[in-house]
Amino acid sequence: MKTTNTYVKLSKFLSLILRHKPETIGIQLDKNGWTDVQILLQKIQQSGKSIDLKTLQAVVANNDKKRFAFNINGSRIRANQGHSLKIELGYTPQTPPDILYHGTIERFLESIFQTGLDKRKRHHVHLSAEVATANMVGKRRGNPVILEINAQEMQEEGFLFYLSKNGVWLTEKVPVKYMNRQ
Ligand code: HQG
Repeated sequence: MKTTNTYVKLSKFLSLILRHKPETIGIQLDKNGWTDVQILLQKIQQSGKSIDLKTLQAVVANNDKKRFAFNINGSRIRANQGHSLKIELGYTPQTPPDILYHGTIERFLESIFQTGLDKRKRHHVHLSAEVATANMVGKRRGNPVILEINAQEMQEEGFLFYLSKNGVWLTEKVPVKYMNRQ
């Protein structure tokens, strides 16, 4: 029986492999971010970590943010969002809630209110429908500050929004005029 801590460690390792650096263990992702489950398991084992299919399934099922997904027959796996690698997730644009939230910290605000929210190293700016989620995202870095994003107005003015399979709202950029500090 693996402990929760082991699952969290494996989840972090999977994020590294499936979002950022598959070459660390010598695997490749296809253009949509998928990779073969058997090869993944084999390569992770070869890298010296203990993992089997059941453990991988438990990491995917119990992951706090549902970061990973299997395809329909379970032969392939990918991360639902958060990539720095250039891949095509294939999400279709959707109508967001009127207001979305972004959690950040005080130190970034001056720059954010100069240039808007940028996607930085990731594919998209990450936004959430719930203040509580934005709060947790901000907390990773320090005292959280919540920005309210006028998503309805952005959409009316032509910005596209995508909803990842695990409920994160994604968009290219948030210009300053659509943001308010809460
Ligand atoms: C900030 C985690 C200065 C932005 C979380 C953020 C989330 C700027 C940081 C997910 C800026 C980027 C994403 C600007 C943006 N000037 N700072 N112009 N524009 N920033 O980690 O949203 O565990 O790439 O405020 O829970 O913090 O990986 O984005 O602080 O859902 O699944 O630059 O990552 O999920 O940081 O977090 P990130 P994020 P996972």
